[in-house]
Amino acid sequence: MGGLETPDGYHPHTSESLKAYLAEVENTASRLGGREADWQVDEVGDGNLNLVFIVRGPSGGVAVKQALPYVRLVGESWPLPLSRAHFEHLALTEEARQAPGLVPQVIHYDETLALIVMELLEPHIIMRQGMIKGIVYPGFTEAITTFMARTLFFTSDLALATADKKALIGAFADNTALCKITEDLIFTEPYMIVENNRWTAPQLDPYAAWIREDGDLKVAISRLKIKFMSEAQALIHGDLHTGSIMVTEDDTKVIDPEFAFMGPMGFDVGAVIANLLINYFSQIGHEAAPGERDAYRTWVLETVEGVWTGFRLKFLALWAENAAGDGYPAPLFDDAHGAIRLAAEKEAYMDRLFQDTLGFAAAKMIRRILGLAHNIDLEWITDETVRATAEARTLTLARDLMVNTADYRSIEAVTAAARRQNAWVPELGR
Ligand code: SR1
Ligand code: MG
Repeated sequence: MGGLETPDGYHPHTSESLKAYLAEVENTASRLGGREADWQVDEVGDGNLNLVFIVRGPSGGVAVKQALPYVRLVGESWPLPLSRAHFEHLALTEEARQAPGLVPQVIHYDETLALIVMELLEPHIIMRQGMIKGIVYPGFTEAITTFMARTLFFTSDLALATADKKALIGAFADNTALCKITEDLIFTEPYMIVENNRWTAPQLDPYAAWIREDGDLKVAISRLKIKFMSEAQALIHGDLHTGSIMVTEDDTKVIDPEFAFMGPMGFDVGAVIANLLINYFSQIGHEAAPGERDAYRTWVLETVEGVWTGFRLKFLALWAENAAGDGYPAPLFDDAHGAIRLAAEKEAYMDRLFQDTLGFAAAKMIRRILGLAHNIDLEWITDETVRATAEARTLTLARDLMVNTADYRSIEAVTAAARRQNAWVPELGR
């Protein structure tokens, strides 16, 4: 593989070589049924990093994800360690323990090939693609809030003894290359001139310059970056956008946790909210006539509200029942006013988490418009004026959310601001 580091025995699979490999993997071959010659393999990876194969046999199917030693989106000039498959496998295992039924089942893992065989999620589709079509997912809020509340709470100091928490920090500490992608692509590059960046030009040129020249914003994003790098609060998924979620109307599965590490909880909750808001603003580019998607817009904003409200309630409920961790030692709260002090502190804890969530959400909205990796919600809008209008609205809300975070005292304040922003007609560059 040229100058790229790979262990002996590693090679990227093709559809043909994968068939021969899977024929030797007992629990996979039996799930597919029939013989190798009966299997259909398609490489369907459309993400930024990896190979993804769908394999179907007479009795069933599997999904196979294999890491490449470089960033697929860019090519071999950007090497990336295969160890991300190890961290993804570790995270999937931990998430399955904490949030059963909400992640795909792992059938087989091969460390040398950096390859994971998983259950085939059918008839699920990537949530982002469904949202672009205007499909409502009635079970989504319930599932994603359970996923986040349980994975974040049970891997935090609120639930774990400090030795166990530090063991988790150790287990994920080497996922540095993936963290560095986030540190660069989300927290640094959109705020400066770098080759990686791109945006809808010339329409968004004045907005890109405005973001680069905003001193308050650069302080705010730097604070968020420090938080991301140094606050090992809980095991976070690390890339929880709507492309990492597969859905049907009544089932939700969270996939792709290769960016997982012990980081700030608000990064995951913010990712979900950011991607819902991006989709909300993008609807102007997907409706057949003005206003056609208004009911959908309403559902998206209700979902934004439900995600925060549901997450908060579930997290607090877990805290009430499972406060087995070394944080907030019980003896410090067992005097006359201890229960009242602790209840007030729990509210304050959730308020801080809400502020983190909004800051990270804003960072994720900005990166998808000015940085390297964009979202198809916006990218698939072919009319550049319409796309730039949606993008300018998203950027303007994100800028305010990040700099004036404390002004947003509730999630309803955020959705109200989104509604106002969506009615604004931005002046575009020419
Ligand atoms: C070079 S990787 C770009 C992005 O793809 C992943 O989905 C992450 O969001 C990452 O930032
Ligand atoms: Mg991914």
